[in-house]
Order: sequence, then structure tokens, then C-alpha cells
Amino acid sequence: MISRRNALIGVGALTLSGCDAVTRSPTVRKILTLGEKATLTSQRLVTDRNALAPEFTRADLSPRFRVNGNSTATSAEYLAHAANGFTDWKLEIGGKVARPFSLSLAQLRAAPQRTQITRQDCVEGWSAIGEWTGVPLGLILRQAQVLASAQYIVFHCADDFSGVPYYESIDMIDALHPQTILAHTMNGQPLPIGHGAPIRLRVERALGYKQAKFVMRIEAVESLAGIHGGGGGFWEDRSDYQWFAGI
Ligand SMILES: Nc1nc2c(c(=O)[nH]1)N[C@H]1C(S)=C(S)[C@@H](COP(=O)(O)O)O[C@H]1N2
Ligand SMILES: [Mo]
Repeated sequence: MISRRNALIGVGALTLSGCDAVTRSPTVRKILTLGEKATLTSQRLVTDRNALAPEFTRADLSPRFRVNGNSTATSAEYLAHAANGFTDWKLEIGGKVARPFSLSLAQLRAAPQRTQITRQDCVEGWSAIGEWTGVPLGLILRQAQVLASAQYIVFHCADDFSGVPYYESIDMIDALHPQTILAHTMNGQPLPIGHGAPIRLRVERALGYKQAKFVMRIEAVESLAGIHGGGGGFWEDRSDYQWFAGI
């Protein structure tokens, strides 16, 4: 559920109202047009990608939520931020946006929040249910005024495997999905390092590897070509993990 606070974050107040830059995006226009047509003809078309992932209750929370993939980032910069509770850390938002800006953890905590209890499904064959609180990504993208040409949002992470950075990407449908949040809180506690502090992506209609941890920078792009291996994510670049990991 969204709770609204009259907090100022970044260069101005984040609001839930629409943004022309976002609705002018060709992708979003396509979705809106599809939505209009579908409403007239068949409800099923509308619900496919915009449907909500199931949400659970606190009674369903997994007693143990596994830490998977990297359990920390190891760069000197990240470890210094971790050592002082990420007070000087800032998330950068840039790329194909009219207003690049950055946000501190305090600003992210003061922004409008959403809390959701969802299940994470890892391709390795395990699932866990956790409660996540964070800022809807759509609010941040509206604040940044994503350009009409932007097709994907890329999440650059602080960690790496043998020096190769972890990253992930999603399209604008998932980016603007109401359950897509940048989570700073897990099960009511500050997000532990193992689960991706200071913030991690929750994109609840997608598999575990899309849930980028240790997110440092968000970049709006026209194309995934030229971003690392061009596959749209660390695992997509080097294994048969599909870029579209919808569930
Ligand atoms: N930065 C980063 N994000 C990541 C990973 C990682 O190694 N590094 N692993 C992914 C995988 S495969 C899964 S299943 C989940 C694990 O999240 P958890 O440790 O909170 O369970 O994070 C995903 N996001
Ligand atoms: Mo995973």
C-alpha cells in the first residue's frame, strides 16, 4: 500500500501524479493504447504484464530468507559507505532523462513508500517470502523526467564476480509497474548487506536474478547494446538466463 508523506526529495517533491515525459514515451504510449483497446475488447490483454504479483501476509514470511549470489560488494568505496551506515552514499539517476539527480538514503526513506510481502523465486530452485518497503521506481523516473526515447532502465550494482560488475535491466512496463520499488527495508528492518544494502530493486513479476542488490546508479537507455555485454544483465551476458524473466 502506498503511504504518502509530504516529504521533499532530491530536486523537488515526488508526486504520484502523471508526467508528460513518461506518457510521451513511445513504449508507454503503446501500452496505454493497448490498454485502451484491450479494455474495449478483452480484459485479458490488459492484465498480462501489468497484473500484480501475489502478495502475502506476515504469517507467510519465510523464517529464513536465503542470501544468494554475492553477499556483499567488496570495493573500498562500498565498504567505506557500509562502515558509516551509508550516510554519505547517494543513488544516481541519469542517462536519457531531462533532470539527472541523486538521492541520499535519508531522502529515499522520506519519499512516498510502498510495502509489499512477496515471494522471490530463484532459478536455482528455491523461493522465499519477504516484506519489502521502498520507493516506487515510477516516482523517481517521473522526477527525473525520463525522455521519450528511453526504452530500458539499467541498474548498476556495486558488486562484481571476478571483477565483472553485476547489473540488470528492465523495460518501461516493469519500471512503471506499481510493485516495482527500490527497497531500503526488509521485514521492517534496514535492508541487510547480504540482501543488497543500501537499496535493491524489487521487480515482483520477475525471477530472482532481476532483483538487483547494491544498486548504485540507475540509467535510462534507448538500447541495451553497448551496456556491458549487451544482454541486459550480468547473467544474461554469460549464461542462458533470459533477459525477460517474467513470472
Ligand atoms: N548485485 C547483485 N544482485 C543480485 C545478485 C547478485 O549476486 N548481485 N544475485 C541475484 C540472484 S540470482 C538472486 S536469487 C537474488 C538473491 O537475493 P537475496 O540474496 O536477497 O536472496 O538477488 C539477485 N540480485
Ligand atoms: Mo537467483
